[in-house]
Amino acid sequence: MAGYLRIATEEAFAPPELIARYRKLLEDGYDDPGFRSLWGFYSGASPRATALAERIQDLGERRLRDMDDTGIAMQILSLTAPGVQVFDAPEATALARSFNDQLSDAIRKHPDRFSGLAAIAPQDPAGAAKELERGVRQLNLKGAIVNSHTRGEYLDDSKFWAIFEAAEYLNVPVYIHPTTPPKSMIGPFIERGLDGAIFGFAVETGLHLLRIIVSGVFDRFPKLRIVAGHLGEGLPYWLFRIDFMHAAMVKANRYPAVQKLQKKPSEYIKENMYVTTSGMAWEPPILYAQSVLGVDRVLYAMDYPYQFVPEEVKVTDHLPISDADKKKLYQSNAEQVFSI
Ligand code: 1DF
Ligand code: MN
Repeated sequence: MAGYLRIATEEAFAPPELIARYRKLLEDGYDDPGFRSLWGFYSGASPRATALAERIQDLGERRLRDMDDTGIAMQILSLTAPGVQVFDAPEATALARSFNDQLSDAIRKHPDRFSGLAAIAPQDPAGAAKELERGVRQLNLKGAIVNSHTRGEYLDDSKFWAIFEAAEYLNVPVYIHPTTPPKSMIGPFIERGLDGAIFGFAVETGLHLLRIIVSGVFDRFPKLRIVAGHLGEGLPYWLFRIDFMHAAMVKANRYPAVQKLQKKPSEYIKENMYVTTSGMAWEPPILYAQSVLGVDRVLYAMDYPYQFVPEEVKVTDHLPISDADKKKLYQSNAEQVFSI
């Protein structure tokens, strides 16, 4: 026995209904080049897309078999990117409810193998807050998933703050998962095929996280906890420079929108954020993230089924860290952050 359970914290599912609605958006000419790039590919017929389509729609035996084969005790499931954030508000809100119900049914069937996060529609912030509350209180979901920007808008806009208020009040985290950059920024990425998980996701989501930090969201909601995948979408590497430049900009009063915060930007990253290892099964940056954020702040994730590579689990198993720290990484941090 390994001495720990492997809890994977960024694991995607997509009901057939979601994929059908994505296809419809594509057919109707939905004007978001990032969405078209991502779901144009994954709704296609390539070997990667067809293998993914089978796995991502399953919330039963197929998925459990893959988990058994790779030693994953539990998946924390979330609706795949971009979730319901591409639909008009009423449709998005109704779909979020339905998909959360489906997720909670699967969790009720396999409570020791599945847990999950609530999909929400930030297009309707009050409705999103309500759905998060329903998800947590009635469906036993463990937080919210937001797939970065919503039609080009970011959660630091105070019109979305009902969502943060609800998450803080309910004491659940918000997982800010990537999506492709919005139309206004995707041009130079897509020209070279860099809009997706290879790099564009991290640029877009890192930007989103930083916008939340410098806008003062954590001063307003000091107990708010945000989880980011992909080892923090690059931010841990930047802590020194972000702190230095932020202080310099505040001192010079260079931008009206950049005002003094109660803490340094890096302190919010260390005290209000958690990062997961999704897609980053590589020893140097995992150890680095643990060293700058602390071993209590880094959680394991596989990013199933997008990055279902059994050998990657061995990388995490063989990290040169103590057994106690490995248990935190794989199990206890997730139990604590997601109240499992
Ligand atoms: C991909 C990667 C797609 C991740 C995802 O959701 C996703 C991909 C659409 O490889 O295209 O969640 N990921 O988190 O790295
Ligand atoms: Mn993912």
